[in-house]
Amino acid sequence: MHYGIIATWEMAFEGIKKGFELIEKNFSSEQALEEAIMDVEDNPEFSSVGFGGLPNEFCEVELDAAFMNGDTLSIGGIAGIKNFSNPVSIARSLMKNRFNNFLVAEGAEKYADLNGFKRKNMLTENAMKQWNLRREKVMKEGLSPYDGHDTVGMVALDFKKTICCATSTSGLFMKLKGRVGDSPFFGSGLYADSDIGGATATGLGEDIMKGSISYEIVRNMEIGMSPQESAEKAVFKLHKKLSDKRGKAGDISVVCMNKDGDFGAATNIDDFSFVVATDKQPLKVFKLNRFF
Ligand code: SD4
Repeated sequence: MHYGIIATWEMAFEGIKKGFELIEKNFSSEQALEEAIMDVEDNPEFSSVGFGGLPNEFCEVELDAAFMNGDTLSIGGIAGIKNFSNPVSIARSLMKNRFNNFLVAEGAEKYADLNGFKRKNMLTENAMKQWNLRREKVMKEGLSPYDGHDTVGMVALDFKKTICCATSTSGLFMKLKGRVGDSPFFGSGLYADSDIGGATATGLGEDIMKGSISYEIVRNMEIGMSPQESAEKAVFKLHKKLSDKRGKAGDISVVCMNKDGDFGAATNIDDFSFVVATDKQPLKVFKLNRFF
């Protein structure tokens, strides 16, 4: 019996530790993922997810999150939500609906209010300071406003062989109000099918969406590739396609796990990190560079 959990970025270390302990205690991958991602969302030190997330052009923290259960292919997603502490929990809750699985902005907030989720001001002093500094630089030095993107995405496999995945992000720093990246989009930011495996992505949403990369990775695994090969093939293919057609490719990093608890990761940048714990791989942070 194999089981495990994997996440994008080192910031997920404590979350993955908690999530893995839950899976070992026979909790579901859904519960483990929610707890693990909440741990990242609640930490004000992480400037790209949840509390402390970097704000949009108007200094508002707009958050995106999604959840997918690979047994039933249930999906739940929210985008552009403000003033709620744990977007991942709201996304998970939306999975139980037959319809209305994906809500945005005021609609998502209304749903969260009606379903008992806690309101919280998600803008920290530090995030506001960063925003002011960046705005000054953008105006004085002509820097691109976009910066700081480290979405947390996770895939987990439990004792019942259920694979789930989830994401949570504040998106791109200084994004336009209403801008949504890949993270809450099924197929792009995440995808899970318990018969095969799950995958999740982080990086420049505008480019990740051009390749529906999480779905691509799961399909690669379906036709017999290992998770590592699936991840590398998908990142290389999208990177090349974007470079050929558009002259350049944005940041693309992915992690994945198959139904046997084997995992893979790939990136086209030089400092991607991920965290994994499985019955075969003790809890560990891996640092990864572009492989091609
Ligand atoms: C987005 N993909 O909103 C997210 C940002 C991100 O690592 O993942 N950063 O485009």
